[in-house]
Amino acid sequence: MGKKHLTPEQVKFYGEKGYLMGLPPVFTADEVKELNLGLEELLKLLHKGEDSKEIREWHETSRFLYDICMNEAVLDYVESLLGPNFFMWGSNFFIKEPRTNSTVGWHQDAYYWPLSPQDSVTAWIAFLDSDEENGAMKVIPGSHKVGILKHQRSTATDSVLTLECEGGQFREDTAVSLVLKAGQVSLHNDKIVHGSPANRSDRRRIGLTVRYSRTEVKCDLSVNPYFKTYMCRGTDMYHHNPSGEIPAMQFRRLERQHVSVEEAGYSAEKKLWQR
Ligand SMILES: O=C(O)CCC(=O)C(=O)O
Repeated sequence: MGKKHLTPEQVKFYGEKGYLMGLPPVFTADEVKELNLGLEELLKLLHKGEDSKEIREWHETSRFLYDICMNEAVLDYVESLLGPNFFMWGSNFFIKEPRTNSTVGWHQDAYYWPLSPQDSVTAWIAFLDSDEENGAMKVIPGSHKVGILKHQRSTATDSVLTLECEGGQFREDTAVSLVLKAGQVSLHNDKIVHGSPANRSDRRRIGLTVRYSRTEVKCDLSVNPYFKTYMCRGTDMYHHNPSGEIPAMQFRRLERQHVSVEEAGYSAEKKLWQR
């Protein structure tokens, strides 16, 4: 057992509420500096017209990101929630520049992902302090227990996502902000309703989300043929999904179209509902 395993109380809290914060930092102040310097290298690889949202699944090509996703302390936390056999399969940045309007609309990650069973954990790694002023992520505690809610296209909002929960299905006034210091990590369940407001401060807000699932989780490759897994702990007795290769280069971009239910469109959404 690694030294950063969660306590039984923390595991219980996560089961009941669907999220966890207030954990001891995973990265030291010096490591946080390295994280932010590395991010600058990744940003240099964006093509003209692209923004940081494009840095998605680049752990497949950048050893810098792969190593963050495979950080032993983060894996210890995740192991406490998922058990001994799990893989990592996704990563992307949510960056909000100072005094900008973009938000993340209320949504459930599980709605977007063609995975079954639905029980993935996201680690939200704070590269900089994240608080109510600069648009910290918010969750609706316990909402992971109500099943998958109806989503609609986010046409009338500043959300960076294209789908968001239809109104009236949960109580926004129960939302909790996941306030983190740089180097800390929060954890959330794939069915918890979450989102984030605009950054009204003079500070940037930077989070890297990393997605982990148990080995029994299977991706529908007809929706996302690029899905690749990286074993974190234990063994994979199911062999449901293709595995990725550990990247050789420290900083290299991924050249491909992304595909999830969101990009695959209506037929993929319908298929998800039929599962
Ligand atoms: O960083 C945020 O504000 C939102 C993150 C998010 O939506 C996610 O982890 O799926």
